Amino acid sequence: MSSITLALSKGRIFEETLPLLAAAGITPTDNPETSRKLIIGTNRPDVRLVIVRATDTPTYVQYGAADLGIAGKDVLLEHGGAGLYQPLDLNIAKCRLCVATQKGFDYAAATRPGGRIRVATKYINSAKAHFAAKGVHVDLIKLYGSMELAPLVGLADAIVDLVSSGNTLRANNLEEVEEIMSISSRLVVNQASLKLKREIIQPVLDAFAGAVK
Ligand code: PRT
Ligand code: MG
Repeated sequence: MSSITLALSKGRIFEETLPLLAAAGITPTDNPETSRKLIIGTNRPDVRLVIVRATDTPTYVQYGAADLGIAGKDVLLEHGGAGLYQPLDLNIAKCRLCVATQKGFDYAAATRPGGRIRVATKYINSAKAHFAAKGVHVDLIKLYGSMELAPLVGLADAIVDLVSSGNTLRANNLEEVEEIMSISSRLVVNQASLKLKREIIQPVLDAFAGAVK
């Protein structure tokens, strides 16, 4: 019997995917927040979940180690989307990709056409494209987390990071100076899996589409 594997990350994506899974008649048999298992079964013998780091989801699906996955637009833009079919915006894990600086930094002056700015981010591709479109020279510094620290200790003038409530920026005396794009998570499907396992995958796609708010 054919079966499918869905790649999910712990935390907000897992939580917000549960109602979509329920709409497709899928209930996980373990909670990844409390279990240490990386492969989680479901009530359906033909559907299993694999728990991966959010940034790794597109890679598992690209190589067919998972047939489907759920990943943020931020992550997909950095990955590039090779080998992935992206049929559905799930409208979950919503936030925005922004530029933020310390309060009082003259962002307008730094980003006049021909200007130059030093930016710390884990979103190198998105940041590069954003500043290129503005005609601003950008020196990018790659970080893997806690971007908010960089302007406070003089590592960068600005950061490009995700913002949802704005509490993290406020707590660190930073302010949002420009929105780059709004972000939500998408369903991604391995292109070969969609052809070979259509009879299992298509009803899941249809159920997810019907349940999207
Ligand atoms: O946390 P980890 O390092 O393991 O990986 P991750 O941060 O890539 O994964 P996770 O699970 O935190 O995020 C998964 C996806 O959720 C991201 O790829 C986004 O598409 C989406 N998402 C939605 C967010 C946020 N909202 C969000 N607020 N991802 C991260 N944040 C972070 C942000 O980077 C910042 O540090 O939350 C902080 C800001 O939140 P506020 O509420 O203080 O503004
Ligand atoms: Mg995180």
